Amino acid sequence: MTQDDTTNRDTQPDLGRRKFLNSAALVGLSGAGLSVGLSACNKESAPGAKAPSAKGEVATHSPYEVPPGQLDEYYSFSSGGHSGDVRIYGLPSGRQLKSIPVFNTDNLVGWGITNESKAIIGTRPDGSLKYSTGDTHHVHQSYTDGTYDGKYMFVNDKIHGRLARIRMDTMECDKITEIPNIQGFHGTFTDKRDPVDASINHTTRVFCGAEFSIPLPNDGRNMDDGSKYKSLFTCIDSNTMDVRWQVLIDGNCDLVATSYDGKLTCTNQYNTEMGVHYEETMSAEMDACLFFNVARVEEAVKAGKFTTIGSSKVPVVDGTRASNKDPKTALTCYVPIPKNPHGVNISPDGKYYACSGKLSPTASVIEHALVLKWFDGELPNARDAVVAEPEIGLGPLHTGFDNKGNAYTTLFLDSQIVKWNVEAAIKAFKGDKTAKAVVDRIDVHYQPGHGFTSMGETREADGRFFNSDNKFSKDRFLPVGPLHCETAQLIDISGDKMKLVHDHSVLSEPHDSIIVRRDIIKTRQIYDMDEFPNAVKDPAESGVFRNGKKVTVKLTSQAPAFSLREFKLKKGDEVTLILTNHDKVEDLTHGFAMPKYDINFIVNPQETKSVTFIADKPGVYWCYCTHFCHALHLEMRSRMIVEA
Ligand code: K7E
Ligand code: CUA
Ligand code: CA
Repeated sequence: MTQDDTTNRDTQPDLGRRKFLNSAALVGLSGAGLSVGLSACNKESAPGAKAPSAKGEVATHSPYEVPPGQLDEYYSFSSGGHSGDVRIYGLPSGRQLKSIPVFNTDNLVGWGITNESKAIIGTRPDGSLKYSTGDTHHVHQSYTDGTYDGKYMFVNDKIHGRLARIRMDTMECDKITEIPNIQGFHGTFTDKRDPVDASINHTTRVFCGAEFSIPLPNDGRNMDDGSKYKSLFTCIDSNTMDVRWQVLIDGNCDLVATSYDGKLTCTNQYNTEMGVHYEETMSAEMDACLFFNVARVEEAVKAGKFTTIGSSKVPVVDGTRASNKDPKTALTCYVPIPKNPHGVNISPDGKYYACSGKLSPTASVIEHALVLKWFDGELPNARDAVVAEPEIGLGPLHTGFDNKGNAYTTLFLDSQIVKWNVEAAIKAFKGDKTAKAVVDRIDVHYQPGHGFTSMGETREADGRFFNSDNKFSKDRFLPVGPLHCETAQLIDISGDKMKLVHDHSVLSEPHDSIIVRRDIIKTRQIYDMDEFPNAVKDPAESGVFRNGKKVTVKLTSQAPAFSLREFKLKKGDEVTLILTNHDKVEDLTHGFAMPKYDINFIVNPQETKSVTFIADKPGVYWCYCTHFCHALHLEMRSRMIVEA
């Protein structure tokens, strides 16, 4: 397909239409294999498609479809970008199941409105939210034995430098930690085991990379002195969510990966130049992937070899190049790689890290064992830990892995996914002319950011699906105005050739996701009333309880009524309203909306929530159930009377 193709929306378009793509991006490495994978897919009729039943009740469907009444095989947990939330999809269907509010405020559940959620997000002295915005990029779950254990999920906030934890049993955020002395908290990853204690084979740490360097401390001094700008790499305790330590580094952090043996964590660096201005960050041909020796960092902290910055009490150890020249004692190892790299991912066998070149058309493969050898003083040159650097295409960003030694990298500029074989790339790097790293290519629509494989960031990578989250959808969906949705494209990677299965729309603006087998996730369908210290356990406890101007309203819900038909307040009262849902039936959620008081939240079965407000407007306010619960849902109301 060419630039001047005139296909329009009224005629049957080529499923692989690329007329919006800048043809310049297609020149170069991508030519040969450009359309092979996709045309193979388009022309194939769906294998195993069923004919409609005699009564015509069941439509024809492809083997990838999830028929009515059937469940998806995988969960996909996806960051929502500057929406500040985390989304849950089912795969292979692409059905969106839920948005988990995290750093955003959310009217549906009352996140950022209820007292309980505000306490998690963090408040100012006046009780208002400290931050109401966030930018989530990377979601990763807790591990046991190198695979997901279904306990927790962690997600970053790039805007304000916070890490949030989500409980997987309720799929709700339960803790948020603000990291001191950083900006642009971008990459994050959970550790997979302890570097020293072999009995700890599960996640206890979360690592966090700071992308933007700032003057340390950032207190208004040294703002024009680039040499005072630094980044920190941070470790957070996954249980307490306290910040354990930070490492002062040269250059910046971008994405983060962790080893399967727990010994190393690393971050790719695109600004080793330490440029404060845009152009400076692209001036060097080589940047780095920076490795941290976790055990040594923690020994240094224990030995008191740290400083603190500003008012923060967090121990900061020195990981700069100048202080880490002797590999045998070094906390950090800077492995040079080209150029403004983006993304670092470890292979499921734990042997290799793949860093995408971004401004270089290459992926750099770094061998885990060789980095350990450098730390032992047995590899003189850190660059020698690079065992392959195949040319894979233009604008490589992120890599997923299958279970057969293949890597799948998103090519932002080429709008392709390239499949390449790691061992073949290593052979070619050693000079074997017969070894071909690139195995296959497939077009995606358009400009992919992250791509990720089913269970691909665990030892249980299964090589079934790759999902490409594309940054531009352009003509792929019905037009909905200037703000487009994004395209997620599911690709079958089980065979030699990648096959495009389908597009599904995703609301702006996802970055990274993980695809998790459904048997790993065990959710609760109702809460336990005893978990809420303020629960109104008996409807008979309902009422208005006054202590001067401070008033507590206790209320219960049970379909289709609230326990109080009305409640009376006085103008100026400081009111805390507590609502406990007594329904025990799965899926029986009630809502509570309070007109003109800007209050709206839900209570799930057996859950308690509370809100605090000043009753400053006299009059009658019909508080009503917002969440459809019963044939008498519309009648489910309580009259709030505020006396003048
Ligand atoms: Cu490439 Cu923030 Cu993971 Cu976006 S980052 S794509
Ligand atoms: Cu209760 Cu609707
Ligand atoms: Ca650079």
